[in-house]
Amino acid sequence: MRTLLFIKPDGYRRRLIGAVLKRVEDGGLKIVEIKTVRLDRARAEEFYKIHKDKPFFSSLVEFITSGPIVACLIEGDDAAPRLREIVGATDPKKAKEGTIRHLYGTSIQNNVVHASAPDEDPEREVRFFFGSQRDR
Ligand code: 3AN
Repeated sequence: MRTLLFIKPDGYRRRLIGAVLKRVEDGGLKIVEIKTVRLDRARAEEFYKIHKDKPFFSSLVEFITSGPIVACLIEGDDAAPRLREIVGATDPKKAKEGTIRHLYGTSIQNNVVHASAPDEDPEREVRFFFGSQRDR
């Protein structure tokens, strides 16, 4: 199956791209495609629309549009749940030792990476960044 990872602006600014991708590959997943993009406000609001009524929504959109992000198309058996294991819980303080967010996250918002939730249509998130083409 396919799923989406992106390195958020905090990870990009802190030069954590290599460290993050190494953990994904060492976790047995395949990085099929990578692209650096900057979301504008409209795209960010569309991507995070399920959170539009949450108190942190405007701050989240501000943060995610504050700099480049590195979107990665990830493949593997059970890729979405396995990637979430590698990434760890939303709050870095609660994330398991050795996970990306435990190692590098600095707050519940600035948690270095996004990984599609297995029950929230990872394929939609893959298409959001990579369309539906499969030319690899
Ligand atoms: P996850 O990314 O672990 O699936 P979600 O989908 O609940 O977490 O939240 C999306 C993003 O919104 C998180 N990655 C984080 O950056 C931000 N966020 C979530 N909860 C909070 C919160 N309580 N305060 C600030 N930002 C939050």
